[in-house]
Amino acid sequence: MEERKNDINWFPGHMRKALNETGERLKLVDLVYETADARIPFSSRNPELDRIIGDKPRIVILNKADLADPAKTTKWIDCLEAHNIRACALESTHKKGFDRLNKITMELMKDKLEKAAEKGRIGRPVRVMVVGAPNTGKSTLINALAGRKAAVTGDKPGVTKDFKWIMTGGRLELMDMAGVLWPRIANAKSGICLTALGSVKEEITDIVKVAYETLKIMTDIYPDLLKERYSVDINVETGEDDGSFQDPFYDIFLAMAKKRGCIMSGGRIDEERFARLFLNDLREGRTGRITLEVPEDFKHGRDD
Ligand SMILES: Nc1nc2c(ncn2[C@@H]2O[C@H](COP(=O)(O)OP(=O)(O)OP(=O)(O)O)[C@@H](O)[C@H]2O)c(=O)[nH]1
Ligand SMILES: [Mg+2]
Repeated sequence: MEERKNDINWFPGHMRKALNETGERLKLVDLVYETADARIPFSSRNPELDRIIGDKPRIVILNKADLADPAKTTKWIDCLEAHNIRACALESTHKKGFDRLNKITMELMKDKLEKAAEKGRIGRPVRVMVVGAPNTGKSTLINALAGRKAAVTGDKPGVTKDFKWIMTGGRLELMDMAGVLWPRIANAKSGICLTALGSVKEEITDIVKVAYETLKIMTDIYPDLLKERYSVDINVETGEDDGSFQDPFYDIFLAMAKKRGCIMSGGRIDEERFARLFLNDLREGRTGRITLEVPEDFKHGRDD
């Protein structure tokens, strides 16, 4: 496989601005909903955002749970809660999981609301800022809570560009924020996962490299799903030890592309076309329900 450039600009200027504004606007809210992608609960949580949110009450929401491996989602929720981080799984597009979210919200707000009631402010609104990596479903979540299409959503990162208050008609007042990444994603696997699942703009990435690296991860965790979807043998043996370089993953990549008819005139494999097809299958759940990370992998904390 060709050597391709590796330097993705994760952190355009507007994200620095949005991160700075997050710190200032935190003063205006009671609570933070931090969305992460349930398929990559580690990689889609922003360490800079984590630092900025600090001690402000928060709920980590593993969104898109309908696309994730349910047993692993439960593991992640248990792990977060064991670390004293309130967490719940959500399927914003299907409006599932909201009872638990509302319950935790009210638990976290109980003291504040009781104090307000003592001072005569009964039914005081609860103000929530919704933050998280791009494309993790912040605006979709807000629309589900508001019961109307109040925020713009889209299946690409960077849809929400500026903050916006949205009233739900009930007790919640929600602040939609632009999705933010962080300047230095040191963990290469995190970078790949974030890109594969749509948090990084496709235009600035090497799509073939991302698809190839994601295929490697999938081969390790979900070989059967690949076998089933693409009707190929997943054989990662490197063959004879004769010193020649062999790349079984690239062979699998090519075999899958061929099966899918991604062939150019002259018989060459159309790597880019297959890369897009492969990643779209994955993002939209056609390959199956997947979670690319488990808590055990991160026992020693993050390295970015
Ligand atoms: N399958 C599934 N898709 C979801 C879910 N929540 C959101 N989506 C989809 O994910 C995409 C991104 O949703 P948005 O709400 O625009 O995400 P966002 O976090 O506001 O994105 P930015 O504003 O770009 O940061 C859309 O295509 C949504 O339909 C979910 O729970 N399940
Ligand atoms: Mg948005």
